[in-house]
Amino acid sequence: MAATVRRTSCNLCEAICGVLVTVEDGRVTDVRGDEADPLSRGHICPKAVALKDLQEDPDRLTTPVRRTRDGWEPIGWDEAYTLVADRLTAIQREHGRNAVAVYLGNPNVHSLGAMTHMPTALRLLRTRNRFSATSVDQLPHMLASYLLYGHQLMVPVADIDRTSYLLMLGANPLASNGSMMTAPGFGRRLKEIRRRGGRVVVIDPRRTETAAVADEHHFVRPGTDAAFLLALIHQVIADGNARPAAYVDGLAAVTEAVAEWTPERAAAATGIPAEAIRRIAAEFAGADRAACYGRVGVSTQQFGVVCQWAVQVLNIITGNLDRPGGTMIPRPAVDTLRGIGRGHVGVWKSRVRGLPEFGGELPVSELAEEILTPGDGQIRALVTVAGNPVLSTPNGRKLDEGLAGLDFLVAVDPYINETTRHADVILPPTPPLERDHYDLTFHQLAVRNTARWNEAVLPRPAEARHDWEIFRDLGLELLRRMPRSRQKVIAGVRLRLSPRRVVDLGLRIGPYRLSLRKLRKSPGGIDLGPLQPALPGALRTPGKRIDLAQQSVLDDLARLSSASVASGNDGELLLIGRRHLRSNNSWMHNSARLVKGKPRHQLLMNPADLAGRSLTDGELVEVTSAAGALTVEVAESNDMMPGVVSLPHGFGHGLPGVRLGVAGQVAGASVNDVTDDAETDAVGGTAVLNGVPVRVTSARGRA
Ligand SMILES: Nc1nc2c(c(=O)[nH]1)N[C@H]1C(S)=C(S)[C@@H](COP(=O)(O)OP(=O)(O)OC[C@H]3O[C@@H](n4cnc5c(=O)[nH]c(N)nc54)[C@H](O)[C@@H]3O)O[C@H]1N2
Ligand SMILES: Nc1nc2c(c(=O)[nH]1)N[C@H]1C(S)=C(S)[C@@H](COP(=O)(O)OP(=O)(O)OC[C@H]3O[C@@H](n4cnc5c(=O)[nH]c(N)nc54)[C@H](O)[C@@H]3O)O[C@H]1N2
Ligand code: SF4
Ligand SMILES: [Mo]
Repeated sequence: MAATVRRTSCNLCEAICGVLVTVEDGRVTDVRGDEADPLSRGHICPKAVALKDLQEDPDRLTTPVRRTRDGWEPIGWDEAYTLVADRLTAIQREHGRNAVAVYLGNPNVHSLGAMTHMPTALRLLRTRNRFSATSVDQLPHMLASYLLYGHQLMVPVADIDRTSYLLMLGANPLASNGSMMTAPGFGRRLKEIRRRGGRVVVIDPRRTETAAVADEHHFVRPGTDAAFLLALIHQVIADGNARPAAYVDGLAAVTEAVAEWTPERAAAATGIPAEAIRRIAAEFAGADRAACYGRVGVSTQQFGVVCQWAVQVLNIITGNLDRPGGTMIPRPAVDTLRGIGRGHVGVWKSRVRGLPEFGGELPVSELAEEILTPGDGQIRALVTVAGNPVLSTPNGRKLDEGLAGLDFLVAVDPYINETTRHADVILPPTPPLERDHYDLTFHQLAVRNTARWNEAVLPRPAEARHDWEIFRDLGLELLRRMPRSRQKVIAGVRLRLSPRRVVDLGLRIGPYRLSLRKLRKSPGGIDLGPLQPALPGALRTPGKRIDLAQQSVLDDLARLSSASVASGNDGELLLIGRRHLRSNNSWMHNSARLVKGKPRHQLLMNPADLAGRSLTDGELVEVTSAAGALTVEVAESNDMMPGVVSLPHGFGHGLPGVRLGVAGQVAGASVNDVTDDAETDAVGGTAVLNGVPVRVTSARGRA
């Protein structure tokens, strides 16, 4: 049979690269970058080949399975939906609505069908115990956007293709391919900044792959970036360089709040020299187009919200918000902001710790205790969708214990992994190449306005179901058990609309008045041009004004002011995370081609810290924290800031019952066995995953 080349995109990460997939005899024989894609311009990374591996993975489930006394047995879809709906309904009837909880993992935002159908189906459960990967990730970005711009997803992105000064904190796009900023070929775009005579500055406790291609890199003591950012704001104001737009309020309050954050004070906290802070402030304010961007390293830390607020304030007061080369609000062909609510804070609080919800979700750091703490409202059943919280949320061991004791767990997931091994029923959706895709999430965060519809590359086997079909059918099954109501009718209509219809409608009412038919005529995607100024008109705040003086954030500055610097105390080290190009959170280690080569799971440590503990490169060490302990190999690295160690998340696949043939052989421990579920950001409840105090000792002589 002849080979055919199909155009699609890779949706494994936020870069949404256009790819060309060659299919022969129903099998993928080649995956390469699509030069014609107006956003990715041919870029791909090693993970693109994993699209084929996911397709062909013998461990991937294709039909529902049910737990039995001695393993798993396949069951039919209808039987599975009935079973799940019966159990969830019964548990809610007996113990109340909140007894059923939901955890939504990262790949949901990469799946069209999950985006269109999952929220409607799961809203039928009407539980307040909703959790997701947001609170181990981008919650501070969303909260800062909600507070400043009036919508949780109105996140300005750095206009990287036109900027002349990019200041990056806690981001390593050369490994991650960029996040909360869709910019495929990030490395190439960084080079272009420098070729234009611009400057790239990186702040990171590790000299990363990104730092290596920047003009300037500074180590920063983990968890202290807020002090650095406040000092930049302080200095910009002191230099008379603060010139916010006419629709911005609150500069006086900010000036007062940052008064104490002199460069000297910030230098003492962060380890970045005061003269460098002064110079960066002057260069940033003086550049004709500058953008500051902070990502996961400054979100999932003690002062994540202060950091993300400060990043915005810096961009705003230097006049860089909403100007080409500064930070801008994308305008996608389907208006995502319209589909997702603007957000809310503290409408309800968690039962045990009393933390406020944000956008309808509670911090996932609380999930384990909400399961394990007896009493009214205790969680007894859980629905997980595309998530592996045992490996990806703090104190995963405690959660693991909680999951083992649930009355019922249903997972929508293609794998039996560390989390889903506890499931009673697993409902596996089709893999990426078998489904249609339009990116509802990442065009909203992209550095250029483009649109692209992808037809499924391969047909779905008769017995398989798309994620939207799973949520449609499960949703309808739940509806059958509910009393008649208007909401019920609306939900039924929504569930029956196909994703195609939803996208077509969204395109038609969107800002470019496109349609699915028009998009399908350009299978490589269409270019809608560079980002355009949109403020203050696009603001969703009252009076379309930005108020910098957000009380919840200003209140947290007092905590920052009195925060002690933990590192160095009695030989403690500060633990941070990292990512690698050939890995993806916890779930892509089952591709032999992706995980081959040198190991990537070790604890990186500066040679001086090794020597100080009489440790040698390669030996097994024990890492202990307030929350737990783990054992892993240590690797010497001159790229680590002294006093800081780095361990990637998503490893540690050796747990019993996991059915991941290749990943099971991948060495490494789960960093979230030592991160602490008790430590959350005071403003938003995000987990503190970076800057965790740990002790590292030799594991010699221990089994
Ligand atoms: N210590 C530490 N912890 C971290 C981080 C860190 O930097 N440090 N990073 C955090 C971040 S940013 C994130 S986003 C989270 C990720 O945390 P999670 O979202 O909980 O975990 P993933 O590893 O992304 O798990 C993805 C799951 O989805 C399944 N899956 C894959 N594709 C699909 C699909 O199309 N449909 C369905 N239904 N399932 C699918 C996989 O089999 C897997 O079980 O981890 C967080 N945890
Ligand atoms: N290959 C690959 N790509 C991915 C993923 C993956 O697992 N693998 N995951 C995807 C997901 S879910 C996300 S959210 C994105 C994340 O995208 P990025 O934010 O770019 O993620 P990281 O590569 O972890 O970079 C975080 C950086 O923060 C640094 N850091 C840690 N603590 C601190 C601190 O206190 N201060 C400062 N300034 N820096 C600190 C770390 O050293 C690290 O270099 O990546 C996405 N892309
Ligand atoms: S950067 Fe890699 S994983 Fe991300 S979309 Fe592109 S090819 Fe896929
Ligand atoms: Mo993430």
